[in-house]
Amino acid sequence: MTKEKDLNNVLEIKAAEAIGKMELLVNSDPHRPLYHFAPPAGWMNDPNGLVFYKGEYHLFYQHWPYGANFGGATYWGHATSKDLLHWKHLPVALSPDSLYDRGGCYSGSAVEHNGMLALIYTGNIFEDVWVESNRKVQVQCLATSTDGIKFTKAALNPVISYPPQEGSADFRDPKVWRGEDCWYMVVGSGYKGYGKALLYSSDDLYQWTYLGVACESDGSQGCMWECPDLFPLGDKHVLIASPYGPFEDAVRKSIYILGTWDESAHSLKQESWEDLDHGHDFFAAQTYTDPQGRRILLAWMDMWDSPMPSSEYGWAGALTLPRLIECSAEGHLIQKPLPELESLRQKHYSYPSFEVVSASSRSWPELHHDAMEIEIVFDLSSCDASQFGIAVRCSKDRMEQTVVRYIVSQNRLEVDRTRSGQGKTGIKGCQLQAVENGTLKLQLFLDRSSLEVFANDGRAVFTNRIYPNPTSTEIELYALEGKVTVLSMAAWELAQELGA
Ligand code: DQQ
Repeated sequence: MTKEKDLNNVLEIKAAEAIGKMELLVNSDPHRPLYHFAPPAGWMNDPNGLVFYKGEYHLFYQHWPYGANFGGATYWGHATSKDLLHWKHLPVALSPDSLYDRGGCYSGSAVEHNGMLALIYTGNIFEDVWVESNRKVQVQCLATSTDGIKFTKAALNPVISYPPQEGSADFRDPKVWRGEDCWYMVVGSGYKGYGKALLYSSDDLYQWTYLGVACESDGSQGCMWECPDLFPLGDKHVLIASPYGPFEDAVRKSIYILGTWDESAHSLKQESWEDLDHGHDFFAAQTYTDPQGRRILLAWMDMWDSPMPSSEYGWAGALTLPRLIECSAEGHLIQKPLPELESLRQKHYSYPSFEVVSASSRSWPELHHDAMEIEIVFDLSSCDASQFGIAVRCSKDRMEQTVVRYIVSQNRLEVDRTRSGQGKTGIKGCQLQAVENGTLKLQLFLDRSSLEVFANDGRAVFTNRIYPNPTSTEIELYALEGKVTVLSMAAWELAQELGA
């Protein structure tokens, strides 16, 4: 009988061989990101185990090494970085080699404990769980490492073998953090149509005590909460979750709930909630605090059941840019591009104030790169246009373009992918007022197959994958039925040597 350790090594070797065979094909894909994290080959979905350990940022992720599809019995892919921008790929950290995780080493988190790196993850016992099956069994498991590379699963696994009565067989995605005098964990679940975040505590990461339901859907926030994350923000607390339906505008989405934490009741008193990201391709977000105490978020920059044109090149899935999570003066959650990203800026273009008048759209032939940051400040106080915006990744005939538009009468900001190229199309948007000085500020991050838009310094963010023709690199500003003043516009070509 092969010892478990040997089996783990066998699967690790098989995974490495499979990835090695696909890397040439992967790197020939014109849609391969230049400065976003993506797997070396194969499939990735959720980021897991974000942690700073022994001087490095660790990133783990849901991974299927044998093809660009969700293979079911997921592994934990692994990479490390000194700066959250340049990543080094490592061998898979967890393989589905045990009875309690043979259907997948599902999502989870990581903490440092007594000098060890501890991964807490969901063991999915039956692989066919994603096809309707009443054989769904999910348990919580522990694996530890002293070098941050080779992980050993706890002999006592699973450390939590069944959900509480308030939960259900959907019982996954533990997020662990250190409290005042013990460890806490939220686990995603759902019961009778109400998504929930279940709370546990522990002194040693092995023995867990159930404390109750930390937060649950008000009936409109989804029936199952995946990838929950609970943390303080200013004098409030935030619960992030990736619920699934039903919602009128999406099957799945990511939300954040802002409220007051009731320590005695171990629960979050909801005060407000909204979508965490207004784009289509943002899911399974996870945060962690870095050595400077900053709260940093990463999310899977894709979405279940979306077409993934990169699959023909042997890979699928990427992560968003790392974002700083902060609290605005009005008490909203805001998300800003990590300041370190400015180190990617290379050639700089800067334009003083100008007007964009309808029927005379202006183009920028010098701005034709597939890895760019663009910052524009519009002055709404003097705007008489019905709508205005920027079209990016335009083909010469404008048949292909992705539009970021502001509809003035509705105070609505939208990203329109109906003509973005391959992949999922559609328009998604949100209400957004001009800031107090009457301006609307947009920061766009273009990579070869993605567009992230940060509006009004992170009050609203839109994340989308787009798969334009590589030659569609033109940019155009436009206004309809009137004019709008651009107070300033700047652009930077971004470093091309990134990614992993
Ligand atoms: N993906 C993981 C689950 C999680 C889901 C499996 C969210 O643990 O609930 O790959 O995308």
